[in-house]
Order: sequence, then C-alpha cells, then structure tokens
Amino acid sequence: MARILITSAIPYINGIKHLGNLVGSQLPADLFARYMRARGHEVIFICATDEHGTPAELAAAKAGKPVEEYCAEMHEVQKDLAAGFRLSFDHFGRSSSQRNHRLTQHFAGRLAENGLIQEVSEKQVFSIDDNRFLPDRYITGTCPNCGNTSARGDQCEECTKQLDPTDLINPRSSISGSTNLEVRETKHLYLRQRALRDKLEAWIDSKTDWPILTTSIAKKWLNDGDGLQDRGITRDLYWGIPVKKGDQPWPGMEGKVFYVWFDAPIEYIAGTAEWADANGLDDAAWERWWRTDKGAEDVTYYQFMGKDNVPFHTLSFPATILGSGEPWKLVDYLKSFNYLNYDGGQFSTSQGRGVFMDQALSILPADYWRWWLLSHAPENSDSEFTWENFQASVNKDLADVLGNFVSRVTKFAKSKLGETVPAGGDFTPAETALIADLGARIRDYESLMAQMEVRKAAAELRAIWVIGNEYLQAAAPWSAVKTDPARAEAIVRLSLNLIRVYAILSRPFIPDAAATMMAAMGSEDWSWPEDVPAALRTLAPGDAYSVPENLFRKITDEERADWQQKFSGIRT
Ligand code: B3M
Ligand code: ZN
Repeated sequence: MARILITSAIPYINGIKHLGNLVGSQLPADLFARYMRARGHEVIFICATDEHGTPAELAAAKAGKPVEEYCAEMHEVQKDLAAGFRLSFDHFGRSSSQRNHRLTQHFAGRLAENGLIQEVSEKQVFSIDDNRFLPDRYITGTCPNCGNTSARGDQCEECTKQLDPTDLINPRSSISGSTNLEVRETKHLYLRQRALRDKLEAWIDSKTDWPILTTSIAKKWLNDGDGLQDRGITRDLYWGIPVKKGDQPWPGMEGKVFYVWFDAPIEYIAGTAEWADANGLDDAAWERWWRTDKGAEDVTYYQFMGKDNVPFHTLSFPATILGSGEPWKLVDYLKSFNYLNYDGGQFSTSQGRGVFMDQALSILPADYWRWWLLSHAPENSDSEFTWENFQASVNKDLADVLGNFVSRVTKFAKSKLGETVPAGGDFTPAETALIADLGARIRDYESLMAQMEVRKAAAELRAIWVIGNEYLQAAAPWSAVKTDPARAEAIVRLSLNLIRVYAILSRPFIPDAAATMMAAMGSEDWSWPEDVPAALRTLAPGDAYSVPENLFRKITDEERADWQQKFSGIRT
C-alpha cells in the first residue's frame, strides 16, 4: 500500500467556475484520488478556495459586501458545487484560514533568514481620499491611444493597448472616483528566485517522467530572457495575509499583505492542517504528509492544474519550499492540462461565456458531465465542448452501451429467470474468451489510470463496457432460454457479475451510477478485481439482485437545441 498526496489547483473565490476550470484540475484529480483509493492505497486529497487578491476585493465590492463575508459565502457555494460534482476531497479548505496565515508568515520568515528576501522601493499611485495604494486595475482614465474614457491602469479594453497607470489622462480611483491621486514610494518584499535557479533547474531536470506539457512550460520560464525574475511577494492591499516574519512584526511592512500567488500554494499544506483540525487530529497527522522528517518520506505527491498555473508550481512554489531550507515535500508528479474551449470560442469567467458548474448540475446529474469532460480531457491539445458532441457521447457511451447492458441483463433475468442469481449451466469457450479479454483490458485500464492518461483510460473503460454488450448480443440468452434454459442461466449469471465489476471499474468516472449498479446487484463488495475470473463469480447462485432505475437517459434533439440556445449568450 502506497501513501498518496493529491492536490488540485485551488479555484479563485470570485465566482462560480466553468466546466473548463473543472476539467483542468479538480475533476481529473478526483478521478485519480478515487482510483487510488479503490486500489487500496492511503490517499489524502486536498483542495480549497483561493481567497485573496484584487479580484476577490473587486468581486466583493461589486456584490456590495465586506470581503470577509463575500468569501465566506462563496466558499460555501463552491463547496456545495464540488459536492454536487462528487469531488471527493478529504478537505476543502480556505486560503484565508489561520493555518495559512501562520504557515505563509512562517515561510516568509524562513526565506528572510536564508537571505532570499530583498526589500525594494517602488513608486505607486496612492489615492488620498481612499487612503490606500491603488493597484493598476483600480485606476481608470482616458486612453492616450484611442480616447476611451474608461481605460484601466493596466490596459485599455477598447484598443487593447497595454498601459501604465501614469499613461492615463485624467486618472481617477475606480473605487471612489476620486482624482485626488499622487505617486508615492512604497516598499515591497521580493523573493530572490534567481538565487535558486540552479537548484530549481536540477530539480526539474530530475523529473524525467513528467508530461511534456509540464516540463516544456517550466523550462521556458526557467531559461527565457526574462524567465526567472525575482518576484514581488507583497502588495498594498487590505485583504490578504499580513506581512510578518514568522510570528514577529516586519518593520516597514505594516499594513501590507502577501501577494495572493505567494500564499495560495502554501494553502495545500495549510489545507491539510485544516483537515487535521477539522477531524480533531494533532499536528503529526498532517505533518506525516508534508514533512520528510516526520513521516512523509514515503509519500508520493501529485498535483493537478491547468497549464496557466504550471509556472507557479514548477518555479515559484518550489522556490518557496527549497528556499525555506526545511524538509517539506516537493511535488513528485505534476499533471497539467490544456484548455477546454466552448462551442467555437473560449470559456470565459469574466465574460460569462460557456457552461458554469451550477448551470450544468441544474440540467443534468454529475455523472453525465463527469463522463463527457473526462473522456474529452484536454490532455495533448486543447479540446472543445459542443452540444452535439456532448449529446452524442452521453447517448452512445452512457445510454446505449453501459445503461443498455445493465437494463437488458437485469430486465431479462427478472422476467425469465427469477429474482436471484440463477444457478444453471457452466461457462463455455464464449465465457472463457470474454474473461480473458476482460482481464487483459482491465490490466491496461489500470496502467492508464496509474499514468493519469485520462482520455485513454476513459476509452479503455468504454471498450470494457462494449465487450460486455457484444458478448450478450452473441450469447443471446433470450434465444437460449427457449431451448436450453441452463445455458441462459450461465449467461445471465456471468452478466450480472459483469455489472458488479463494471460498477467497481466505472466508479472513479461515474460514482453515482456505479453506486446504483452495485446496490442493484445486492452487493457491497467494492474490492478491486485483481483476480478477474474470481471477481466474476462473486455473485453466487441464489444471491438476490434487482432491476435498477434507468441509469442514463438520452438527451433529445429538442433539449440539445434548447440548451445550445440557452447557453449561447453571456451569463449575467
Ligand atoms: N486560483 C488559478 C485558478 O484557479 C489559481 C490557482 C491557484 S493554485 C495554488 O486557475
Ligand atoms: Zn485605448
């Protein structure tokens, strides 16, 4: 039994995530966690909301709520949606937790002790009426290029010109509208990432088994001209983790907070500590996952994320860990994803384009989405969600292949052979061949799942469902029952056993349907089919089973057209 630590990129607090966000991190991480648990490994799976930074402040202001209240509410919303999608986190934490405050301040203190923090003075716009520094996007003014009167301090959205706040004509605060602004000196902390370059490079070079997508991004940022820059890790904001050196004040840094990307990955650790707290466990319980001097030397750590998050996880966060000089666990395997596009364009949170998690669950149960998303995961390139494709996959894979198999077998068995697993007949070469084929495919499925080849694993699972259907079609118990009832009984006995094995194999992808299948087979034996022939004899003659509710319904053309229309616009 192995010990496996899994984290998904932690979603920003500001708003509900779309399906592209989901398939790029939390959902494949859940697939892997479920699979590893099914194989009997000791797994801990941590996620959280990423709560700090300007976007959280802006979203709270827009909602007319204090930022603390806004974050607390949105955390619950995201937590409920995660549960709705059956994401099996051991803990869904908050980057604003006291655990994360203390750990973030601890890391900053260690980095300072190791000479890896530099104090830098910068000039920034200060709003006298708001009594605060304004980040670039909090400043509005007239674009010097096109005359747009509501250009932002970082960019004009009309003509797309990149701007500095000082370029704006008639600049004003986006918070209060005040033009009473001045440029002031402000001091910030920089993490001296460049000093860690060689260590980071050696570490990345040692990861020869990582996906190319991950290492190519890491190396690009490591080696590009302006790649590994020293990086500002503090901000003049109200909402965030106060800058401290461990538990000591940091002279000159009063009123400042850490940059959101400094504290967010530390929340993976803090979230595990929150898990321990929530379960009444002591520090040793979470440290054995994270500290190689306290039991984590045999832990394998997997991270899941979209490609845009890779630089922060291959360079910045490892710089924090390595720079601390303490024996914290570094990631062992980093699985990254390309983007999922939506119907000819991009999913976009800021534009409200695409299907969002709450909307998805309002029209169909989680398994439909899980199956489509995972079987089309954007692994080797970007992939695209279209309603036609979604309808086709659901109707074919789930309804025609898996659902149909389960329904045909159970309905036929009940109507012709009674309510318990039938006893007659013996396995013939047809059964032997199916069992051999199945055995080979299950071993293949296992290796794809272990390698996190999500799409290929889905295709293999589908193939496993297909061979059951083909077997049933060829064996035709509905004919056999007329001439050789014992033969029909043997076919049905094997087929009922197949349903139980399908439940186990399918559970990481479609947990609700798997539970329905297992319950219908009257079993609670979820043990992995290591020995396939034995697994196919688990339901014994005389065991009770039942006909489950229809596992999957088909999506009609009218529904498809309706949803296509409904989700074609912009969410308001
Ligand atoms: N919140 C970005 C995102 O949700 C960011 C990830 C943080 S991972 C430590 O895609
Ligand atoms: Zn402009």
